[in-house]
Amino acid sequence: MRALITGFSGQDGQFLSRLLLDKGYEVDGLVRKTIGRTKKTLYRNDNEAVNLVYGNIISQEDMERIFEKKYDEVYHLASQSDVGYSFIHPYETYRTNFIGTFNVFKQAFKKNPDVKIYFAGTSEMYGNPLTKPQNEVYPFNPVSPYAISKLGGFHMGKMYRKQGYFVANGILYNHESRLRGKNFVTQKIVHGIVDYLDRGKPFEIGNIYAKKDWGYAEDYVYGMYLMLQQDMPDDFVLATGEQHTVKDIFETILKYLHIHYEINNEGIFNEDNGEPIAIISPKYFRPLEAQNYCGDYSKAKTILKWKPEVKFKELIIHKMLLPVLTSSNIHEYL
Ligand code: G4F
Repeated sequence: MRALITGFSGQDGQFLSRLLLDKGYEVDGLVRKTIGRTKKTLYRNDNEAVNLVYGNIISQEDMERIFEKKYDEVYHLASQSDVGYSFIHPYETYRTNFIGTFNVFKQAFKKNPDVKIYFAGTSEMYGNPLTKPQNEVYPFNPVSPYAISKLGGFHMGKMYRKQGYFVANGILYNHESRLRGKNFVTQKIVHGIVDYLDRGKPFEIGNIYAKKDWGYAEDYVYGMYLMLQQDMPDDFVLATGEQHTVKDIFETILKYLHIHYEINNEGIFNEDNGEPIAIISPKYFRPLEAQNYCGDYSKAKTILKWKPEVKFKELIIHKMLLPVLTSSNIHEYL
């Protein structure tokens, strides 16, 4: 089997490439020429078996060239995935996430009408759901350029599906790991607290009351793979079914490290010495906040036999904090 992963250098691309290589796939990883991060991945040995192909999904010419090769499966993960950034750069977000997705679908199906494509949809498409949990038929009501661009790609996938092509749409809730970019809140808090312990320097944070459903990225890429092993394409929610706030991330880490803390409207403080650990700053608030996420993954459980293996505390402590702590000099708290 031959697969292409667009967005190979991101967290999901890294985990997915390892999974596919383990399963004996020939894997091509699409990267933009400008990205240098690939060399620094944790799975360097595995990645050496991935064939890097260079191109940008916003270029029709690049996509025509990439899809001269025939793929059995395409995992379309490439996107401008930072929700906050999408408010500042909406045009770039729409172009990458909508036009880029169109270029991928068009050229992939032109070369091989039987190719199976995974499209990375997101819980952000729900906007601010009033009730929980949300499933595949819950109404979409996006509130950011990112979510609007993703909902466009999601419906484009459904349109191709109605014409007989195979597009599986994932509706993935937040999924994290030590490979997550530090612009996302879980990694920001993990690294921010470790830096605070190291150098006593506080960091800035936004809305600590935002509620999301956080799972482990490696579990979720397995769900993507399962979606493409089905005979018929469909939409699937991947989530944990648990809801936690950003504040819960702080509390989970600080309790684990036995640091006494106080949280108020100004920030998170070390109770023993009064020092700020993190300061709440309007800079990190979004013009519109999408929250109250909690996914119902029962369809994936029934049809794909998928379930999240890693829950919130294990994710934050074992999959994210400990790998950073053990590679830093701070051992006294463990
Ligand atoms: O970590 P985040 O930036 O992730 P967000 O916006 O939920 O989006 C991620 O998950 C989505 C669902 O899978 C993906 F579609 C998307 O591509 C991306 O992977 O923010 C999480 C929450 C937000 O409510 C945000 O307002 O944390 C809140 N937050 C509070 N302070 C912060 C901060 N987020 C960031 N990035 N930085 C802060 O200082």
